Amino acid sequence: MILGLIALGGAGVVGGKAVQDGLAKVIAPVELHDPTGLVSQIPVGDAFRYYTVTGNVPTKTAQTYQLTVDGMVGHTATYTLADLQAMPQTTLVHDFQCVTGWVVPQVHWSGVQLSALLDRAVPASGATAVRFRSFDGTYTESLTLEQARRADVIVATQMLGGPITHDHGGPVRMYVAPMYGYKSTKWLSGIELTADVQSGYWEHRGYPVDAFIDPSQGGGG
Ligand SMILES: Nc1nc2c(c(=O)[nH]1)N[C@H]1C(S)=C(S)[C@@H](COP(=O)(O)O)O[C@H]1N2
Ligand SMILES: [Mo]
Repeated sequence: MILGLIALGGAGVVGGKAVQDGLAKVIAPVELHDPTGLVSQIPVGDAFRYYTVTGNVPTKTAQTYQLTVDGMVGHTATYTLADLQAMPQTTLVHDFQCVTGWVVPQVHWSGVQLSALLDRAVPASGATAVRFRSFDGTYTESLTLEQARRADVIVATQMLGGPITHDHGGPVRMYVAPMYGYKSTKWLSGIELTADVQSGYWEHRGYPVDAFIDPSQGGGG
């Protein structure tokens, strides 16, 4: 695995940006399990790292997957994968950037705008934030309701031109385009409207709650 990574990283350097862009897609399916932290020392350039904070995440299929929207809402709802796929789809193409430094350029994502699910849920007047739960049983993240309503925040069902693989958080994960990768909760199981922003998994461990990659977009949010 490690030799393969070095070879691919080298090809990216030799081939220049066009090849690297292609490589992002080629490399992405490679599963980088990195309990040691050593993988991040290897100059793979634009590869996704495979991240999980838990050991064994259950596998969910189109038949077993469910997304719950609840909390401070007028209408609690449950969506299957087919329900999400039947809604209007939004495609986004952006660099994917982890706060630890790795970037995957111009990744294609598609799915349902979170704002559409929020509209259906009818948030209560006291709700100011959205909390994401993962079926890994541990990971959580939050956005303000204003951030959550941005057009470039989607409940993603597609990534890199196909279904989202299990290791990338499939079948459904968040994609919060303007923010660092840790906001994009993998293995999404719940969207909960809350009275206040609640710190997420990494935020309890020191990451900033405001995760805008470009600070000028943040407006202090
Ligand atoms: N459930 C869950 N979601 C998660 C994470 C995680 O460990 N568990 N890691 C986050 C971080 S820090 C990043 S950079 C991206 C990585 O996505 P990837 O594993 O598809 O590369 O997922 C984010 N979402
Ligand atoms: Mo990350």
